Amino acid sequence: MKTNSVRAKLRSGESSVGTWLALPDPIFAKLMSSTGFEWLTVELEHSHATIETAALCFPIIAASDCVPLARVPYNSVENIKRVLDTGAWGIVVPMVNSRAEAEAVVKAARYRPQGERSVGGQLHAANFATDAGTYYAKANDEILIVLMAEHVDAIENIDDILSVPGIDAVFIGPNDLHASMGFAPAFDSEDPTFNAALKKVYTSALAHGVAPGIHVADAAQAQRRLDEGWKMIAVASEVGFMLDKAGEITKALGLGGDGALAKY
Ligand code: 3PY
Ligand code: MG
Repeated sequence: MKTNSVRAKLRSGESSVGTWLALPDPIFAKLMSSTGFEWLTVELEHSHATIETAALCFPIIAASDCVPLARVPYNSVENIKRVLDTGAWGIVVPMVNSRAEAEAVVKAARYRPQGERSVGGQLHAANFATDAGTYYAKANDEILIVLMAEHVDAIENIDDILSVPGIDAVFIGPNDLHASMGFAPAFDSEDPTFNAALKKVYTSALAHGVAPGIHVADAAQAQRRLDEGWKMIAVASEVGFMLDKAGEITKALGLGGDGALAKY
């Protein structure tokens, strides 16, 4: 069975950098798999991706020595089960704001005895290049569980959330976090409340042996977060890169437009 290199790195205290796939297309998955990012998160929360397109992307990413993750649309048993059973190597779960919600994620994503994940499917084992029996025996050691902290309630409850056994990483959604504080969405800001929240999550993550992560807009922000000790960094998305470059070119040529659409 293949090893989930991103989970292994995060567990040994190393950092890992990836990006988001917001365009549901296996060809983009193939092309982005060879850009050097260590993992690609197939976006099912804010995109028009379906479980079918996601299931086509996971094996392509896995076969390219990259790690396929999926951001589920919402924290539910069916969402988590379907992306894992169709071959994602890990889940990113948005808006986990309480201990009960964190426990529900672990219950849905880990087989017994750690959880109650339902047993079935073929693509999960195929994507780890193994047989079903081996997958069922070893999946709990390979599946990466990432909870998003992106609401003031999550910040309030962060120690309760991160002390739930079985969580690998906590990932800040800076846009939603700003929004929940009543500010304009942004990847970063000088706001003291936002920065205090990041510090609280980072400290709690280290105390509970969970890797702290955050979504950033560009390479400079990624480097700054790595220097600060954040371990799981997502840089924008493939569509963000495309729009950025298009905006740069049209601006330089005086054609209007500035690529100001969202970066993930
Ligand atoms: C946010 O910034 O809210 C996100 O969800 C980024 O992944
Ligand atoms: Mg968000």
